Amino acid sequence: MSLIPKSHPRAKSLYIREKLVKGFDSGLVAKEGLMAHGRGETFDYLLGEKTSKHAQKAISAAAFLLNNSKYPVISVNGNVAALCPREIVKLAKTTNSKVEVNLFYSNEKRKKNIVRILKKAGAKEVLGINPKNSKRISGLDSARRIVDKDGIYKADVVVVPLEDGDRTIALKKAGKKVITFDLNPLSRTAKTADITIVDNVDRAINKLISECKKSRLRKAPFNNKRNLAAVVLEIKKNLARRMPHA
Ligand code: PTJ
Repeated sequence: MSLIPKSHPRAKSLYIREKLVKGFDSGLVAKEGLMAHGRGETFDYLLGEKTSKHAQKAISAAAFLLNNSKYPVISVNGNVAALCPREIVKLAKTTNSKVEVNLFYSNEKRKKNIVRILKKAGAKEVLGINPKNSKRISGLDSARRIVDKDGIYKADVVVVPLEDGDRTIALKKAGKKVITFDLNPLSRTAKTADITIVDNVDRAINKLISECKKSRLRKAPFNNKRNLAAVVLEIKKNLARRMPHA
């Protein structure tokens, strides 16, 4: 039961934090995932804890790319499994994407727990757990280099929420289009991906699902670097607005 009063000015952020703690206690989230979340919270605070118009623009571009891809795959790690398993399954169904568990801090037990939570959320198939299907993507030392031959290995578009920079670079080198959710507009992932949604995945994923459901999406011009620069400016404005007057 939540001890956070609804009237707390930042209740939503604290509810999201609770999901991570619960996810850690139930063996989904790595210890490091709690720290990664804290880093995200900082940026979320600076972004005003809302979806900016720049994030919305990236969401529209991502929906267009997903709806026009041949073999989209959604990569799931511990944090994402704790935050939004039902939404991951919904997004996969809406866009006809495969779902693959792929961890930075590899751990078989945690993988199994993540598969269980995704199946409970309605996933029919979860890739990334059959060693016979393992393939390596080159140029990568972390556990994330092992991918499923019917999943990320084969994908033309990969959705990688909360990704590490090295793998985004490796996925790009392997010729994939990369969509990410990353609250830090300055991270290597944010700068390397084709489309970076600088927003909390917990908040933005439903917006992406709604956008993907639109039957007639138009291709609008989208430049990721320019969009990231606009987000940084937005943070700068927010900082100036929040600064106490001496
Ligand atoms: O479950 P595993 O083993 O695959 O590990 C997952 C983590 C997230 C621990 C691992 O990938 C990691 O260490 O990630 P990083 O390098 O810390 O990057 C996480 C990025 O996601 C940072 O830039 C954070 O600002 C950002 N972030 C954190 N929480 C959120 C977020 N972005 C969007 N939504 C969030 N809720």
